[in-house]
Amino acid sequence: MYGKRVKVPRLQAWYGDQGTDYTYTQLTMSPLPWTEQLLMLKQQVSNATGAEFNSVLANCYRNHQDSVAWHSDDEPELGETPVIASLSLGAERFFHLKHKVKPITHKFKLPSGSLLIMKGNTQKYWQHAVLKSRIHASMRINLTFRKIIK
Ligand SMILES: O=C(O)CCC(=O)C(=O)O
Ligand SMILES: [Mn+2]
Repeated sequence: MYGKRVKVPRLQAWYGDQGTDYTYTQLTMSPLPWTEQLLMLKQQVSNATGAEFNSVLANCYRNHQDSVAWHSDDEPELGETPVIASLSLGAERFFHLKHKVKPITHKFKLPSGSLLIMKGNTQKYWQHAVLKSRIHASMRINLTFRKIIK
């Protein structure tokens, strides 16, 4: 996933404007057309962040065993310093960050309704993950709004 071989045991769907294809591990995802609800959320997220988005990766973590492994969202399609706005809905999960060079890690909960913004050099210097948990978690939906520029 995202240009690297990482395990993604979760359900995911790619929505966006026409032409916002997204390639990872030699797989190109063509966008599904926007739904009314996703377009409304995109507008609200744009208002809150002052950034423009033309696509969203919708992720469903069915329970605590679904996860996304360590990665950076650093595909060329997103440009050098992408703004990624990540809206969490449903079960709380931990979001993990680790620096690529320095021994620095961060871990914090993403409550339902929270909006996490990754921008600047975040993808260049940091990796992030939502790891499997031993503690039971019910379903969580995560919408990561992105801007495909190439
Ligand atoms: O579920 C999350 O909070 C993060 C998802 C993520 O990093 C991704 O889809 O690239
Ligand atoms: Mn990511």
